[in-house]
Amino acid sequence: MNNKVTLTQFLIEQQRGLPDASGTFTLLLNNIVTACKQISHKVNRGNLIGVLGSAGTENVQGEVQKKLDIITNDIMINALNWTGHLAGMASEEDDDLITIPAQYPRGKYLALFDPLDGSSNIDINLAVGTIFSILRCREGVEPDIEDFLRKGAEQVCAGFVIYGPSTMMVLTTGHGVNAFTLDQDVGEFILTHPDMRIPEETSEFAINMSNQRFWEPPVQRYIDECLQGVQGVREKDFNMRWVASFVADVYRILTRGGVFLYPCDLRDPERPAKLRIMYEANPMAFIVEQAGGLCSTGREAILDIKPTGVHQRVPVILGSKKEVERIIRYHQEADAKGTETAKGMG
Ligand code: AFP
Repeated sequence: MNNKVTLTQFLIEQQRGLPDASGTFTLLLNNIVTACKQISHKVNRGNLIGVLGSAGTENVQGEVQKKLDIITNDIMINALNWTGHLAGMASEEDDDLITIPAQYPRGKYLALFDPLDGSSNIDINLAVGTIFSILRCREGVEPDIEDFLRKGAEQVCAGFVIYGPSTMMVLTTGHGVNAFTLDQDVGEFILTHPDMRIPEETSEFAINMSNQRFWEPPVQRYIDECLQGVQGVREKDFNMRWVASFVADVYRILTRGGVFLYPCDLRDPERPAKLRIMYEANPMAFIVEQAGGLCSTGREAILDIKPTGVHQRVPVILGSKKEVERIIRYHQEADAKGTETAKGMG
């Protein structure tokens, strides 16, 4: 490992640049790293250790849980609840906030996570991941829901681990985005992708086309124009990708650009979007924007939304800056037209 920067070394060097840092945050991240290494091992062993398949239960979102959803959630909680660095946690798999057991000290951070994103892909051996977000918390108190419901712009750190052909961790603390590859032989994450930048323009989009009939007009317009290729207003051909695993789709955008849309969906007014703001959209928005991209619902910046619930869902449009700006403009034009029509009728 000569001359190779490990994630631990990277974090400690970052910490040295902050004269007031106590080291707590570095230790917390190290605990998350340990949990993700354990998850990587379980995912990699798969059916050899009998962890694939359904658990026969549902989570708070009414989604059928996989065995690995429950196993990975337990790994995250057990790796973090005793450390003294956290005041509380929230997970996609837990309806309620997760409290720190009474015997352990309380820390000054909150951790929110999706322990196994894309878990419907696990049985077909496609990439899955862990997404996490760290917020600062009032000290010396038992955190309540308001301590958690903070704008994405207030995140101290966000990251995700992708369990693919390689296990990789992508991380931001608000000073750019770096990615680390797990060297399985020595058990260390090594800095392999320093200062990731998303190209501003793209000719690749990612969306679940089977939902097309439920999209709003601005999204219909954008995708129509992409599909028209060189013959249309964009005057170029587009390529489409959809892994149905947020970590894999975002990682692709970080490495070669593109745009990802899980837009507002008109089929069910009770559930106008799919992705969860606090442990999916916010951490990914922080990472994407730190890499020079943009993230929006189409009408507002994801990072500026004040959440109303830990499991709140939000439309997500993210990726190459100029493309996301174009989609935002299409929303503005459609909304302005709607207002004009409403005025005309009034
Ligand atoms: P699962 O974790 O239930 O597989 O959901 C994955 C996810 O939240 C996200 O990772 C994908 O981008 C998105 O859902 C895929 O949704 P569709 O299955 O509707 O395409």
